Amino acid sequence: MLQKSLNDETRTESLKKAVGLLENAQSILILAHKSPDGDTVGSSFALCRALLKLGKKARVVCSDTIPAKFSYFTNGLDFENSEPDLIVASDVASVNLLGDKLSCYADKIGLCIDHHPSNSVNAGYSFVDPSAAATCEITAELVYLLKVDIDKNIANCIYTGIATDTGCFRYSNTTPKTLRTAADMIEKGADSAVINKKLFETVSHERLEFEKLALQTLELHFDGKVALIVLTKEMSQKTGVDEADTEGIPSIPARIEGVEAGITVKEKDDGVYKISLRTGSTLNASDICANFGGGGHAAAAGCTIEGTLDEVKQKILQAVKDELDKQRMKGKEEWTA
Ligand SMILES: [Mn+2]
Repeated sequence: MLQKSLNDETRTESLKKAVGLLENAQSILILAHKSPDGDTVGSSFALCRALLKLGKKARVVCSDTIPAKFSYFTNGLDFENSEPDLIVASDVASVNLLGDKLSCYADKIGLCIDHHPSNSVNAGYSFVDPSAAATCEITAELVYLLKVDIDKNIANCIYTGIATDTGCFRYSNTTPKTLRTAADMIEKGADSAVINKKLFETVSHERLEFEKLALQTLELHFDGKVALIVLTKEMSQKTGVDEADTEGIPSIPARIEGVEAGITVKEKDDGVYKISLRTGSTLNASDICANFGGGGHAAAAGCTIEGTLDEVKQKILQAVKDELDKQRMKGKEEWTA
């Protein structure tokens, strides 16, 4: 059951139900999504650490290697292999995002904790709250309800997820509650300045070279309302950039003055491209990506399109233009009404 819009009462009840499932389990396996980001890994490890503190067995698994920059999540953690009696998916919007290694768990998920409005995971129980800026914001509530004493490690995990999903508290998903949760984590010892410096103020040489190549592909369309960049496999090979080190690139085309949609077209395989779309307040990125079977949030979404690079570019540009035209017509109607 999805909880799409929740009033306070049903929300609390629903959260308590999720907590009940965690309390009743003795051995919990937590699944993070592939291409792991700070939120999926942060929320998974925060929950894992909280459950361990309650004397339960818990561990985190991910199809891909967890990026080195998040090594502090696993500080002092020792996993014990045990047969889980509850499998939890954390920040996983669809079972496709589990990746090859974890796809065997797709129909065994007992609890799904997420904030993606497009969540399609068929779990025993789902708590999905799109008003949460990050899954970590929900994880914090779970940990409060589990009555676990939040230590520095848990605080660092939760702080990281919130900071990464809000672009360090800059995106429109940042609410007073988001800031209060982050503030509480700092109070509990989160190394906010160190984490911010590491995640938002540091780039590797490879990343910088990769960005330089990406910027050379920049195109502006529709009176400068749409910006598009292309990332190819060749660029990765040339610069030696790590996949995990390319996070945040899709925000580059979106930050140009006057741009309402920033598109990043990334080559995956021959004839397969991953699109990342970032939009301002006038366009809904998730709706546009849904045309191609994708989804995400209103301001940040993704999809996969097949074809030659030119065909793929044309398809996504056309979909964005259709949406821009629709918005313009709406504006005109409101103007004349
Ligand atoms: Mn997230």
